[in-house]
Amino acid sequence: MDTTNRSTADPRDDMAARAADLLRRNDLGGWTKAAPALYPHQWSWDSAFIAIGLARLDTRRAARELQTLCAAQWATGKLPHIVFNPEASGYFPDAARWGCAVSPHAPQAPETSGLCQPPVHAIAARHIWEVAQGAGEEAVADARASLQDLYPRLLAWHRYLATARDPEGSGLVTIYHPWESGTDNSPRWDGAMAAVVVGDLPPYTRFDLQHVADASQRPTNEEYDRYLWLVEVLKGVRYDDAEAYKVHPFLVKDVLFSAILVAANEALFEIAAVVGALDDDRALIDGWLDRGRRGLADRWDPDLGLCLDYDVRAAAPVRVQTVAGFAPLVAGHLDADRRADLLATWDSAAFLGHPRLRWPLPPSTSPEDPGFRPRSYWRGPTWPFMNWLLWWSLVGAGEGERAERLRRASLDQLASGGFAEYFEPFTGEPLGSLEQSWTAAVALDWLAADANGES
Ligand code: 9WN
Repeated sequence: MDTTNRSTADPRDDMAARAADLLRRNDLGGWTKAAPALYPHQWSWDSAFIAIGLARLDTRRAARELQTLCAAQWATGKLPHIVFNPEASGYFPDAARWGCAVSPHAPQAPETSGLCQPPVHAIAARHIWEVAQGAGEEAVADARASLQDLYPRLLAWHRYLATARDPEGSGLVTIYHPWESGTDNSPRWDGAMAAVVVGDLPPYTRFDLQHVADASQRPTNEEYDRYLWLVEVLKGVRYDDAEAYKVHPFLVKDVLFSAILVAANEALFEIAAVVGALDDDRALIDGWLDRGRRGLADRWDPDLGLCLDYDVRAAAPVRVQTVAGFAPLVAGHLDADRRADLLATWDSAAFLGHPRLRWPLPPSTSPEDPGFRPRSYWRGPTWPFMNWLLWWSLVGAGEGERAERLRRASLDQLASGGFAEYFEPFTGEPLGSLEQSWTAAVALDWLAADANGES
């Protein structure tokens, strides 16, 4: 980072200390709550990003974050999207509403949700291993032991996604709920959700609205009814994947989820070498990699210059312009044409070239998309952890300059607005939870990558 011309009051000066402090405050032992009040439990992909940041503080603690999550793995291999903290209340739907005991595959303890989230975990595990290399012999030995422990869990997780969630063998993962994408109310899901007919929904109270200043930043009540109805349908089939495939009203091939799985399979392939896994495992992972890349290539839309989700129920691609469309960048190994097309979209007025952006950071939904709403959650705001994923992908693609611009703009955003969950893209206003763990975690990684000359 260029430190010339910076005043002594520059909030970046103590950013690493503030980020570490936030993670300490949200730390409940072997795991970190996603946010102090709004999200008082362990969330799956939050944990992976949190582990990436924690690795810069303590590689053992970082590995433990993943191990705690994996202790809640279902017998199918699924890593649940929420692991409930029995001490916390005030989040809905709670463990009772999920009722996962209806499934013979759910763990008896701890209690979990019945969904999953994008598989960033193997990427985090490899990152911990890499950071440990510079942290002394003991850290390396501990990291190796953690990988030995995590590897079979991660393999089972990826196997679940490649089979139960892709019975077609398309290379693309099917999600059952917008919450599985992690981009809950993105316009990506509007078409498929409009076709969901809400049945006899047991009454409920939303707690999320008590923790944000303005309800319009969160999904609407109509969206929540549909979210809750999908939970009832899945509970009705005892969270059985084969049954869900027959009756569930929301089945979508999620390209961002699928691209993260490709990148995670690359990481798992390397972890397999570290732990001395069987050749058969490595051949299996290699097969998943091929299939995933082909699946993403099939979903390319040349007009929008983005990769599009596919609605299985409607048998149609989802034509919206969101940050998920950069999925091939996340999956990596782009050919020259696809790279040029994607970067043209990246630089265009649809994304980073939009003239009204406060910082050149990708809005979750393009301001040119009819579904764009600058203050509403995944309909426009920019999300720091997503920007980390894209930065990491750009570094991997050898796009060093674009990556560095993204990192610097992100640090400026966090210096101005703190470790917020998401930001209004035009004004830069911090929104949602203001002490979001994964935001602090990615700040730590960005700062450390700079100090080590990694970016
Ligand atoms: C539902 C915890 C999670 C993130 C998701 C984000 C949001 C939950 C919610 O918060 O989702 O899982 O209640 O809105 O969309 O990506 O993992 O930070």
